[in-house]
Amino acid sequence: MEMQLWREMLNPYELAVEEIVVKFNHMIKEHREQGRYSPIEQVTGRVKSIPSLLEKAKKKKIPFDEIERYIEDIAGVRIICQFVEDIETVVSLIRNRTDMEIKKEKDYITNQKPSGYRSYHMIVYYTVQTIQGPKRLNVEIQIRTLAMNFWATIEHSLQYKYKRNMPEDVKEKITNASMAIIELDRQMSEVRSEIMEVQNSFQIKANIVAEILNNIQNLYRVANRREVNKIQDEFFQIYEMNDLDQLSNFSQQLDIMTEGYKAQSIAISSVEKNCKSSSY
Ligand code: 0O2
Repeated sequence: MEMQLWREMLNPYELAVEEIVVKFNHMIKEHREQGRYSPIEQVTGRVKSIPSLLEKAKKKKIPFDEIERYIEDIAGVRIICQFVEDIETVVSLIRNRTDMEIKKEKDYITNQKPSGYRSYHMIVYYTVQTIQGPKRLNVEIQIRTLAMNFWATIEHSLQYKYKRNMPEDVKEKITNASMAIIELDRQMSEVRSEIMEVQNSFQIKANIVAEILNNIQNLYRVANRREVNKIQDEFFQIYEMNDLDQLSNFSQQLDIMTEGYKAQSIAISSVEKNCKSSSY
């Protein structure tokens, strides 16, 4: 196949990866803005490179014109979670989406690969809009913990270095490391609820502070500067107390005050407008 044709073939896959990454990043944002723990920590995506596609096609004896049909990970999205339990949550979030249809799922967490590889794979059908019309394609979504990702990244590099001839001592080390990763994930799960609590309250506090700062900034436009400086000092004092309830009360009061000032300034500007138009 000519280079230009490869590019054309890969174009919709690039679009699919970009769109899906945006959507999952938005999910993270939605969780955080609502002060909720996000089961997704990070999202990345890639389109398989042409050499890597050729290599996979050769290995699996797939003719070039059948690549799109038989290679299901031309478009790949990787979702990284903090805890093993989050993987299940992400899987059900994906199952419930209407823009992705599940083609197959591969659970390499319950059924770890002989290499030691662990991850949850979902092959989904996803439709992109191209200038030739809609195109439905396969996208592979890999869902794994930070620890699983760490292991898979190192092991992938070793596979690349040694091809199929990984020395026994390296194999043994990587197998031992995979067991250590299982133990690490297990121990992290034991402190999950504590970590989630801390992260949640941190996120809630960050959201309240952002709202307060936004209101203070708006007040500078409509209220007396000295008054706003006083409010700002009060905010700093409450912030120092590290008490979420006080901070939340302060934010609510500030909301009411900002609304009041806004209404006042709208009233003043409409009076001014009326005066100007009557003087013509
Ligand atoms: P790359 O370079 O990451 O793209 P199959 O279902 O077996 O017919 P396939 O596509 O081999 O077809 O499926 P599988 O086994 O689910 O693997 C898909 C991808 O998962 C791989 O893509 C890897 O990214 C990852 N993976 C699978 N097994 C391993 C493993 O043992 N170690 C590591 N590090 N990653 C693995 P590619 O195309 O092999 O590679």
